[in-house]
Amino acid sequence: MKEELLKIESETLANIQKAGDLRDLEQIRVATFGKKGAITNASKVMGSLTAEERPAFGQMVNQLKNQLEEALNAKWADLEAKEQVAAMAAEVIDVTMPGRAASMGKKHPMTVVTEEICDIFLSMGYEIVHGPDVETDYHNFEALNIPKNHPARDEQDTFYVEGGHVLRTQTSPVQIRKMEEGKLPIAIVAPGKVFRSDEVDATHSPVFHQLEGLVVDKGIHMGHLKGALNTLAKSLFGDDAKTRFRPHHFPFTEPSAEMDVSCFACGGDEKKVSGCRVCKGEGWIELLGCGMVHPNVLQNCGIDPEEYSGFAFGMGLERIAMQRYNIDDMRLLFENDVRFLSQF
Ligand code: 2NM
Repeated sequence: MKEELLKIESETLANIQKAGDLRDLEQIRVATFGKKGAITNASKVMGSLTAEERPAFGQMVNQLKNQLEEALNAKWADLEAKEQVAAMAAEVIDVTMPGRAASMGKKHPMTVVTEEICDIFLSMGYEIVHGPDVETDYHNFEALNIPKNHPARDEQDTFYVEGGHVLRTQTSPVQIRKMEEGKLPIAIVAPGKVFRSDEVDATHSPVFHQLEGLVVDKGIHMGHLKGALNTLAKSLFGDDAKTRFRPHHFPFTEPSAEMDVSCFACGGDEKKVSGCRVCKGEGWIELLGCGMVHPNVLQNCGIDPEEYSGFAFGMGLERIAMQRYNIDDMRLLFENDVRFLSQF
């Protein structure tokens, strides 16, 4: 029996010494003190001993148990300390490592297009002005020669806010406010968000962006309008860009027109135009609406239409950005998915 205990002692102590980590040590603990462990088995032998043999054997088992427990605890503390030191060493900051590059971010394609068009008008001496997103019915409709029950109110069905206010459907109220200030001459562009009660799809959004312009002075005529807008077209699409004006109707301008620019992909070239996907075989791309400010509008703003005249224009910026960057779904411009935006 005694030899058996000595064997357990020497083997277990050797194993404890050899243990490389806390997991090894835990296995040794179970193999020694667990349900089927060596010490547990040795204790069970007691039952087969005579009454005289029992006390001495019991004492030996107890001593061995204490000795092994002590050795195990000492080794446990030792390994635990070593593991902590190793963990700390692994965590040491290497100050010679190069830093992680910060990603720079870029301008949103809508910002790029808006700034580019604003810059073109700044170079022609225009001022950039802003106004409120929430407007009075008067500034958004009435002053623009769109009285209650005018069909244009349906086309621009908007969001009505408490107190008879509306979310502006165009940036024209900004021009109205500028004219109301009474300082002439005026040459301004107003970029910004506008709102319509539209369902979201690939070409519509209840929030989108417009840029409108207004020039008022003595003797302003359609030639000034064409000069300014031809300059815009050539700056945006290159010196070869041509424009054409088609008669149209807006309540706030008379006469009114829509301006097309020659397709920047096929140039309206007879040989290429029929298969052109950008202009759908038209050779022309609709760019903006424009016209001479209606005398009623000038009058509403306290400007004498006998003395002054003006031209105005307005364009949707999403459509221009979509053409420019070959984007086929407007929603991409609002979702702000970095994987999409980082391509520009
Ligand atoms: C357009 C088309 C034509 C326009 C008119 C005015 C104002 F305030 F002077 F009357 N601002 N903007 C205008 C004219 C807007 O957008 C398609």
